[in-house]
Amino acid sequence: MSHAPTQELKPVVLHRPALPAAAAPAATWPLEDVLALFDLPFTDLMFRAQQSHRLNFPDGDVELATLLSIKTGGCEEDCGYCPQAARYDTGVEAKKILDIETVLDAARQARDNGATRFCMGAAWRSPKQRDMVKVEEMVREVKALGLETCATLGMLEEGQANRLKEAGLDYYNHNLDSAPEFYDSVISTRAYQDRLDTLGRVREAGLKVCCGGIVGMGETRMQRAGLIAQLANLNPYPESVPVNHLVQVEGTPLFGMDPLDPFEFVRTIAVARITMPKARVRLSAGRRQMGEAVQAMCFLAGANSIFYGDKLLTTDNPEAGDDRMLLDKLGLTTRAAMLERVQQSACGG
Ligand code: SAM
Ligand code: DTB
Ligand code: SF4
Repeated sequence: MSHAPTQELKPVVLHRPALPAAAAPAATWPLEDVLALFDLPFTDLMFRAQQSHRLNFPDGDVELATLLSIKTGGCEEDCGYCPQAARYDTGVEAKKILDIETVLDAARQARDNGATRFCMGAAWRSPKQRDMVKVEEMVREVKALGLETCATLGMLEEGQANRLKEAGLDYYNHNLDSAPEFYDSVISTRAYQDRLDTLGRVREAGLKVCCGGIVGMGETRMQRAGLIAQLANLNPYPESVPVNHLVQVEGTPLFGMDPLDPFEFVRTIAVARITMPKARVRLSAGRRQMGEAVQAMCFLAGANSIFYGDKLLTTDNPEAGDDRMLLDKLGLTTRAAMLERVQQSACGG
């Protein structure tokens, strides 16, 4: 699919209060400026997000990332949204770490279905030494299948990030989850600073950072802006930004929360796109509850990645076939199709 050439995009004068110019990668985003974006009239915000998206992603493809829970349940942490925390009665059973063949079968299937990234998630506070050996083997073998690799294993000690990098890991996912001011009402077993420290170690090791958060946990708009400001002010900002909508799971403390206005979710995506213009912004958990029209608005707002496959970690995601139909309906192309086209034209085909 071809988009209008980016050079034809004219700067647009909005008759609104002055806003910061389009962000350069090193720019910092004061909270007031992020909040000013959230406060824009919806159509103005969407327009700015579209401008940023098309300038920075002229191909307009959507990345498909498949998740696999390599170690499910029984987690010692108390994250108030999470069905895998042992202390909440959610019906998620604690399982052992998967064996390598199970992981590779899932990765091959993901690749054959068109995913380009494979993300392995574990319900750990942090990985133990014996876990690291197994995860390193998974990373090496999944990478050898030609997939981009991502892992989310909790907090990393010094040295662990380096080992993952040496094994061939491309991305490490570790979310800030919320604004610092809201964080303590959701999680008490690890501090915001612990998360920032892990992100620092991930960067130091030369891994790419996948870092985002969850909205719909009862936070205010100011706190949603606070989350985005934290992410956008990481230097550099993350290469991948998963924006999760809370999936409410019975038994967790956040079950029964008043639902978030879907436009606020779309706004969060748009503000992430504007403030982190070159990041892959992933429309992450919560798509099943969202419906096609809200998802389409998220793509318009600049989302260009989704979790693809019938399951997230423990909860349901849309069926892969339904996702393919939705992308087709919207005329969106996938990263895999895009890369194939580039390869064919390089071979003169
Ligand atoms: N245990 C590791 C950790 O917490 O870093 C990795 C796995 S954890 C499940 C990864 C992320 O999933 C969390 O940081 C959170 O952002 C997201 N998540 C967990 N439960 C969720 C839910 N019910 N709805 C939306 N996102 C959720
Ligand atoms: C992320 O930001 N979202 C994914 C992934 N990173 C690991 C996890 C979503 C989990 C949703 C709840 C579940 O399925 O257990
Ligand atoms: Fe454990 Fe991660 Fe769930 Fe928190 S989000 S309870 S650390 S699996």
